[in-house]
Amino acid sequence: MSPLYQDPHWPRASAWIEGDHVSPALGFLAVLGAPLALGSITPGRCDLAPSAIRAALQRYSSYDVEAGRDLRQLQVRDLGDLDLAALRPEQALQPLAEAVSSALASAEALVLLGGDNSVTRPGCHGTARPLSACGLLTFDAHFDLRDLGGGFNNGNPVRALLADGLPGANVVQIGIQSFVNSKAYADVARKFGLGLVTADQVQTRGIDTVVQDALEHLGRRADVIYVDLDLDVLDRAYAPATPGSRPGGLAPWQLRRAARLCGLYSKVKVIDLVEIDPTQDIAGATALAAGACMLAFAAGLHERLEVIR
Ligand SMILES: [Mn+2]
Repeated sequence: MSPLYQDPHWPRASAWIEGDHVSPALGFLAVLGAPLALGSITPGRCDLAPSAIRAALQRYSSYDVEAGRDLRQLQVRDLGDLDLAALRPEQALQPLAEAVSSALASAEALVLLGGDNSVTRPGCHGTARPLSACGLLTFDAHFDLRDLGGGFNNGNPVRALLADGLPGANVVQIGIQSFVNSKAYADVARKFGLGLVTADQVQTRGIDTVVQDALEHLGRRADVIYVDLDLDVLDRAYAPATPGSRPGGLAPWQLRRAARLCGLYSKVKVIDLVEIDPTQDIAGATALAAGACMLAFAAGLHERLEVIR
């Protein structure tokens, strides 16, 4: 790769996550890589995603034109990547949950870079104790409610959390798509009382409305909210590196908007970005989409902290 053009008047988002910030900072945003991918339903290299997302930030600046804010007023604590690549999801439960919990002890919020979607179960455990104090908002084409009999994997983190004691009413899933889920698991979703918003309903009702409604519903029930952003909720044109994306998914501008609203909402403590296999990406599209969501979440958090101040 040719060296990046350096312009002192164009600070990069990559420098921001490496520590470049304006003092005094409004608050702290933690970043943690969780390259957990062993046991994926579709074997791939989601373990490479944390570095791919960080690299994508070289191609963004830290300036939010939309809100007229510079993200460098937030200080990032990048905690690096946990050594999870050789672990199965059940082996990663304790170390990952502990790392999330300790990251949150000294930051207003955490961006968790997966990994496949199996990071969501440990992530929720690290966010709230007891688990019933947690709200879970997923952006995902899938229910992630597969049976637990074959062990924990990226197809069943939500099912595992329900089994662990997360009340079904504490879960809202946005972006669910037809013909990539089955009746058996739709029945599980209904039995547990999960809130469901299909991708088509997002188009009809608008992303702002469905996200606000979901956050308010979860906020009434839970002390803290964990956001699971599976990039396969995007249309496949925008997320070729996710094995599960299909035509008909959400657009990047909708997901970016959703991430911003999540960052803004006071009870949201964690957002994970999962299911990216960089070896399957095209022109970096998926990693760039994930990077945009991370920055939009940070922009929302920036506004949240400014208002509190
Ligand atoms: Mn998923």
